[in-house]
Amino acid sequence: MKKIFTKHNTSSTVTINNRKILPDAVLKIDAITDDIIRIHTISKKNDYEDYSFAIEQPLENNTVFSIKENGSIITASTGSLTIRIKQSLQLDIYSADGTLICSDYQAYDEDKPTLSKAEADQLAKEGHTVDTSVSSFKYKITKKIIDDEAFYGLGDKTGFLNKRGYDYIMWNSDNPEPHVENPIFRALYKSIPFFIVHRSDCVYGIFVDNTYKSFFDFGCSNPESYSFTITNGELNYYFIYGRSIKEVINNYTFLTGRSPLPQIWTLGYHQSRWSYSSEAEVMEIAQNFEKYNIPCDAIHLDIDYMDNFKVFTNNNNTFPDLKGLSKKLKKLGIKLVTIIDPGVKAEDGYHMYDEGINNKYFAKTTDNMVYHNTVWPGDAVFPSFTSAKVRSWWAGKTDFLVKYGIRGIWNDMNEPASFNGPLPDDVVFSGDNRNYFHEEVHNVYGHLMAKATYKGLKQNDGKRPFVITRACYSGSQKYTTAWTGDNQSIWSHLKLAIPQLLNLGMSGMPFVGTDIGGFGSNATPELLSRWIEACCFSPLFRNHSAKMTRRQEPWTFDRQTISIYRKYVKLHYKFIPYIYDLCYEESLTGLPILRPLIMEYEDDINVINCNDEYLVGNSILVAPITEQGAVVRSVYLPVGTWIDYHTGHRIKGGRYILCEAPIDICPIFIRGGSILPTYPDINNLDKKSTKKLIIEFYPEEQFDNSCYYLHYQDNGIDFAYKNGEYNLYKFSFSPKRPNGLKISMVKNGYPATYNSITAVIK
Ligand code: MIG
Repeated sequence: MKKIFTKHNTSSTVTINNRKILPDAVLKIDAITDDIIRIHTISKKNDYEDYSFAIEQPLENNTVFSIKENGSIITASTGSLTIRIKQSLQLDIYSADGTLICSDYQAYDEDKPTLSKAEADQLAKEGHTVDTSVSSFKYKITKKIIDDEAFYGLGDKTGFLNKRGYDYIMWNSDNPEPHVENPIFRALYKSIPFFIVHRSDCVYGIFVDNTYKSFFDFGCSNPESYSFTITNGELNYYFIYGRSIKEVINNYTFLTGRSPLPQIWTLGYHQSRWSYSSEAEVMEIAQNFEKYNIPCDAIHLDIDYMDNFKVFTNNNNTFPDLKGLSKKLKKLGIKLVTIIDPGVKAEDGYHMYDEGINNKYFAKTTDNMVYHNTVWPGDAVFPSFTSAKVRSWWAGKTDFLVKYGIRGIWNDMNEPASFNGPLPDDVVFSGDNRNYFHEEVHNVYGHLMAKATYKGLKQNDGKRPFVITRACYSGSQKYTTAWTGDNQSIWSHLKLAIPQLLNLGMSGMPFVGTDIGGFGSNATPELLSRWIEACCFSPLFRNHSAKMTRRQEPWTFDRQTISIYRKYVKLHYKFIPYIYDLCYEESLTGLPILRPLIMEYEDDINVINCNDEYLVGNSILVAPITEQGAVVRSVYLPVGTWIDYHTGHRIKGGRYILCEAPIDICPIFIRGGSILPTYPDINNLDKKSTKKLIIEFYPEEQFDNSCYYLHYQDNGIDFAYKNGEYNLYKFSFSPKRPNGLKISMVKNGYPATYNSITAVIK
């Protein structure tokens, strides 16, 4: 018998050759850590280069497999996992205690197209959108759905927290249609091919690090299995184990990186509009925040501040003096953030175009002509962000904005989007060692643009870069924050915002937000009120709206709406020290700021599908109203004592309660035993306002055990903290002295400490 199943083993890699199943490739299984296993192919024909856009540090294989062979089955074990590799190349993965965690599934007929060509043509004639793109693929991995498994993650796809029963596409898309829960185009702006599988006896994650278009099906076409399908490139996925959802996220961000600490002001309130169209208008907006006593830290300038939408220019009629404007705003404590698109106007004499052409920085067609498409500036060309040289060039250009005092860059249209649909698959982007076709790098274009922008702000400004992006990939959290793109001022999008933000957080992106009030269509006073309430702890806290919609600044609404808006913006500012502490925790662990209840209460089956509540860290539970007209809602409180933030009532959890929520109330509950650092009433996050701290303590009904909390403080601006310039305070309360706050310093490296720290017992 001809031997078709051969293997070559080193201590941390099992290499398998099965010419029948993989005629042109070998399968490699690498032990990355005890909890992380990489499963990938290496094609024989291709000049294979093992690389990742998401994982940038070398993965040292310090972990060794212990390998056994039993007939045709190879067993490879790490300290926490055992992988049984069958001759069919199917894998069964067990935990150390022998639980079968994950098992490849023998697909039967699910690859048959559900529609015949004739049927598809007929449907298309009637005007239906028929998506047949999954019909050809390179690798498809199908795994068994075991018991009550729930699926989380995948970035900000539409739909619900738990993705079971749905299918999605990874292909960064600027789809102008309103995002609905289960669209025919199951893609949005971002591709984060990471998901978490959770069931009562175990949890794990899978990160499919392949940048081509890919498909994810969580029991949609077959309720017994889930699958991921890639259309080109190598099969390359990581099995990520953990003893909890938190450990899985921790392991995933060990691979793809964590968000560094932000400048503290970026956690404040941002006001945006497409577009504020003159310096006078911007000043008026800034003054209105003062007039209406609503805190604000940033105003965003959308595309009209540019000269004919040419990036890294300003319009000399409407914004002749950006530097002067940012100076004037600085006096009011407000910073400017400007939008930048990737498309460069094709116009001779325009420096970006000329330099890019001369240096061959733009994408090309297969016959070596510069590729053109239409975006905001009209005829435009696209930088090859795949090349380090091009990224450095772009990074250098950010100096134009930095020298005008611009404090953050908002990257848009970087899917890349065009006015003529997606770019053709074969547009060529040059890289450092080779060229890439668009189909390979489409999903990382926004990621690489963010990386260039981060580099630019870091080198030109020296502060912690503030970048916002619409499109991204796994690992973008190292460079940028993100917003969820063009939502609408409709109730279903307010509802959608919660699972979107939570799934982004579980996908390694902690610093995220939605356009508060909705981007497209007209916000009603009630919707705006409920939106500012629902998102009052959103790390990226920005109101933005589109041209042709009613104005959305709070003072363009009635008095009641203004006062609700003020109340929740102030609430956000009050808790910024807590949110910043969560940023610190995140920078070390990858754990998100906004968390689904399942992350903190994994054994509670009531929270598996909880779409309409969230936790901020582990201490604050928010249960917003997202229904038009509703003034009461049911709230699930997990086990423990919860303190109603508005009334101070102590409520026993582990049950549903009915909570009254008139228009100015967003139900918020504090977990008994929480200690929360807060600011007094402030109007922005300049240095002076962050000098006082008020510690709120919410004891349990029975205060029997001491409680403590670690609080992080640094200058909130630059990288001095990396040299140890930060403080870590330990705040504690003990039942012996129930009213006495004890403060100790765990780390004392930042000299400009608080002027006062006081305590309030709730
Ligand atoms: O084609 O710059 O998502 O936030 O206001 C529209 C104008 C382009 C899309 C962004 C939106 C922004 C708008 N942009």
